[in-house]
Amino acid sequence: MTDDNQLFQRHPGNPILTAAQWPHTVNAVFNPGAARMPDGSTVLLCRVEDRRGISCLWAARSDDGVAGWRIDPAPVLFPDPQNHPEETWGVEDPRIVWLEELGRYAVTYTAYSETGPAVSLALTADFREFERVGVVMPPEDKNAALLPRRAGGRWQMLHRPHTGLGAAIWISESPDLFHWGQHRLLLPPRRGAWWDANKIGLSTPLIETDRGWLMLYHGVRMTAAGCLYRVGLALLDSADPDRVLLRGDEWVFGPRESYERQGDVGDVVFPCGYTRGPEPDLLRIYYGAADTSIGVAAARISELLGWLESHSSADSVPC
Ligand code: BMA
Repeated sequence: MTDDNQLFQRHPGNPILTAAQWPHTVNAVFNPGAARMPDGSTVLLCRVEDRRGISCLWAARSDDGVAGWRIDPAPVLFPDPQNHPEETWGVEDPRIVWLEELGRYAVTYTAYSETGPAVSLALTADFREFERVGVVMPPEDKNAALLPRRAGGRWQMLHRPHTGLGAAIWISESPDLFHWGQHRLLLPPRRGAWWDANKIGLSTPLIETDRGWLMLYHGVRMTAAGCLYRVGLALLDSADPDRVLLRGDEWVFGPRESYERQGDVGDVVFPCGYTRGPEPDLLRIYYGAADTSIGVAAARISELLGWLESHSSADSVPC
């Protein structure tokens, strides 16, 4: 089924992963990071919340990225409060980026500490063994993803600190992945009645296109009935990603199906991962549905860019 604007097509088999498929009793399976492996298979690093309320990251692997999921027998990244007290209340919402220079994937995730959510980084080649780098952005911060290569000798990371503006997307730089600085505001939330007023955050890692970096971000509309989590688009300059070229006026993907509207937290679609291919124009986003299960939806990158050109107003670009 397609959304009204026809940009994203949900897979008819949605939700593709639910808690009922897990080898242990768990409460919910949602907000997965995604990677396409060299053999063409897809790995989802799923956030799995147990019945205490604590989340870990658990790998599910599939040849076609849609069905036939092989779920690992145990989590691959679980809270380690002895060595990492910042993970006392769980690890959540991973974003995955392949770093060619290191020959490993960077996994940025929320470390839920007693002082609030922080951004942590771990490196892996196979989603079985992980090297924890540790906290790279202190609380309160989340929704982070690296860019896949250095620019001007520095790594760049988008993330979402909570500031006086509400929750806004920032960009920061590092010479070594450990030390981060040069923090700049990239995209603020809108105000008032907008679908993305007060609280936004990066959804999936940035998507490289010939027109610039395509950004999917979530916007949260606070209503009397609760929060509505929807997804919108922006385009960043390819050489200088702190320049916002376009920002879509309307959301492009929002909760519509029953599995997105009802669950532990209803009216939430929350993509954390994408894969591309086999044609380079074909995008698949993997998203948490109502903080309960996992769905997949497909879009054409060229159509997303075309939509953005015609649905962006100059005054919605902050700088
Ligand atoms: C956000 C994050 C997500 C969650 C969403 C909806 O703030 O915590 O993990 O899916 O809220 O509850």
